[in-house]
Amino acid sequence: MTATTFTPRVFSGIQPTNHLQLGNYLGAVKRFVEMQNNGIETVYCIVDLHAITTWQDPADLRHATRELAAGYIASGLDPERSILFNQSQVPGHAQLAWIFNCVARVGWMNRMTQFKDKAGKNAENASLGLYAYPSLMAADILLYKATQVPVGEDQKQHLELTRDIAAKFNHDFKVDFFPMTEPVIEGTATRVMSLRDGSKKMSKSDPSDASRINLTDDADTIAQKFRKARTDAEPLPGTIDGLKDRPEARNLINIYAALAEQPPEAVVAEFAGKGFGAFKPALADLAVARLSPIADEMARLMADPAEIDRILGNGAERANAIAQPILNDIYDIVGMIRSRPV
Ligand code: AQP
Repeated sequence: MTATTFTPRVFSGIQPTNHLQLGNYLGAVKRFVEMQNNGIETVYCIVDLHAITTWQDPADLRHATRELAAGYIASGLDPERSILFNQSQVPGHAQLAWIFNCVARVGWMNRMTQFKDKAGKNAENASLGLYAYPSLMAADILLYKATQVPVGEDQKQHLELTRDIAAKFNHDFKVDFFPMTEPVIEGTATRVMSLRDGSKKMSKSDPSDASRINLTDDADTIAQKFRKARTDAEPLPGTIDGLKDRPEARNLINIYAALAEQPPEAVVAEFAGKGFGAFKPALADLAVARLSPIADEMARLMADPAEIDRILGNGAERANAIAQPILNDIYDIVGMIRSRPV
């Protein structure tokens, strides 16, 4: 039997919780835009069904969904060239997630480190949705038979689970239906760390706002957050090796490199021997130069929420046109009768 060839297709998504932070931008959105420009079909989602795995105020959720759409577009995502939509407008995501809940094993879910991190000590009280989150994520990806998924490093385990689900489905139903999706985890900013703790990733939901740069922060706030970022007292080294046991310094160098689109080696060479007193203002200036135009454009787009909703609705129509025939095939494979006139 010859292996099926799958049409290349990129899918990824971000949760509309709080504000987009620098890690989301460098690890995800900026790379979504680069992939959009590579000539492959790109499908980008605002995963509002994932967001509600922890409590969201409905008005805040609507606002965060529109703000994330504005963030995507302001960063260069073109809703004509890419498909941009919010997940809940395409019902196939939730429908396929149920099927995958019946394919995935409880033991697989028990190994997911993100659930342990997010549920914390109070796992008994976490929502069932938070526990099943990776199954919905697999559905997001495989509903489009996506072959590539650009993500930050923290999502690697969920991508491995997606492949496990695809392989088990293919095996159980004796089909070669789902592709083995490849995670695309590339660049110098695959894991941007907190500005307050070099051992923790930067996150939208960290209780400390000083731990992250939000895309909505103004220039003064950005400069102040970098000035206060935790570092050691040593000057910057002359080589990358010199950053080995200095997680905070390494993080700031990697952020600079990603924003400047330079290899970290070049940044280290430029600032070798300099103290943070010189490096932090240069980093803040670079961040403001790169991020302020995005923040300004986001504010402009947010002034017209009806237009954002129109873009999302249009994207959902296009996404559904890809998803529905795939979902129909899945229902046929699984043995569901589809006799309702359409
Ligand atoms: N610190 C990071 N460095 C690099 N990439 C990151 N991503 C998140 N944080 C970093 C990438 O951003 C994409 C969207 O993430 P998400 O919103 O779906 O959930 P998350 O990974 O849990 O991101 P946050 O910011 O930590 O959100 P909250 O706090 O709401 O859970 C993913 O590709 C992720 O890898």
